Amino acid sequence: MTVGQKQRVFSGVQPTGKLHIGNYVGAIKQWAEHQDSYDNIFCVVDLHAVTIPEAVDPKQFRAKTLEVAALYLACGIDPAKSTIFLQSHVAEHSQAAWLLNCLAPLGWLYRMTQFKAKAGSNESVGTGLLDYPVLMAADILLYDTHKVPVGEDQKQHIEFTRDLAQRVNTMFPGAGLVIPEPMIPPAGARVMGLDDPTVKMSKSIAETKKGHAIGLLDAPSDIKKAIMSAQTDSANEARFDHAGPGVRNLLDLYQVLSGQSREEIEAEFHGQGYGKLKKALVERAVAALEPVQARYAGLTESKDYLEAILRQGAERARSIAARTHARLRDAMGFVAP
Ligand code: ATP
Ligand code: LTN
Repeated sequence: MTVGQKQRVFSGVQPTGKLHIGNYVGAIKQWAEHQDSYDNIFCVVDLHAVTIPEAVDPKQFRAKTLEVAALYLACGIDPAKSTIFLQSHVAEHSQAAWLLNCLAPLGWLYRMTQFKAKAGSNESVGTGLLDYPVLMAADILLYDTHKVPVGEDQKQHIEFTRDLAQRVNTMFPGAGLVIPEPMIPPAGARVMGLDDPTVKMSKSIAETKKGHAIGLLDAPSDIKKAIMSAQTDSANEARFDHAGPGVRNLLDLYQVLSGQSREEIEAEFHGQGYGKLKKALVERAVAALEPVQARYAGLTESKDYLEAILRQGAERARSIAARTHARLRDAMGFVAP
């Protein structure tokens, strides 16, 4: 069910580390910008974060989870317009994931590139890592979601969710699952590592590598250091279609943060040496993150407020998820409780 005529949006971020500018421009920025047009549900996907249990330190995990929730608010998600909650607070996610597990072909899961990249040849990874897309499908399908705003790396998982929903609807027509669409931003959907532009900027890499990412809560001096030492090349091609991967990454980031057109950016920086582009990008990044950091600082002083938002969010989320879960159970022939 949606509010009025508005379509539903659902998305989430894992509390696996410090949020970076890729998470912001690829996902959270567009959540905030489209807030008025949709009925929005934003989740901190803490159950997904334990799919690599070696990386979980219970004390830090709790703090990181609340940090991500506070950053949603600091990035402009307004609890009056959007529901914000923690995935583990709504039991239907795990319950629906079990039902979907039984309906998801194993072969589809083996084909997921994120699983292959994260598992490598390690046979002792937890089953949850393989099963990750099924839990993600449960997240999305429980809310009869129309649109899923994510970065490009999640496209395959949304395809999986669509295929699974279609399969469930065919096997159990009463399920009536809504087939969701990905919503991928035209620019900033795949920000690359500043230290290595051949890999996607990622929270987990940033945990151990300084200079890999721009953290949303980084001090201006750290932002400057990371950008000024970003990998570039010896050519002097500050043009979108001719630049090497490092420079292209800086240009793309500049484009999203400045809102300028490619032509304007090329006119400003081509033939100028990369120093000028880097300095201008530092200014844009610091200016974009300043209000986020100011709001975040305010929120750390009102823990009760954040917890109340999450409690109310979970209540609303639960009321929607329970209905869809019941519909799926009923369609499959379970006896009603
Ligand atoms: P991890 O390293 O733990 O996998 P991550 O940095 O890849 O973390 P996620 O929690 O997997 O972040 O992703 C949260 C959201 O941010 C998703 O919508 C994802 O597509 C988006 N996202 C992640 N990294 C980038 C990136 N480098 N550029 C653009 N969007 C990104
Ligand atoms: N897999 C996503 C996080 C995620 C998600 C979701 C995103 C879990 N469930 C539902 C959108 C909708 C990631 O970013 N790594």
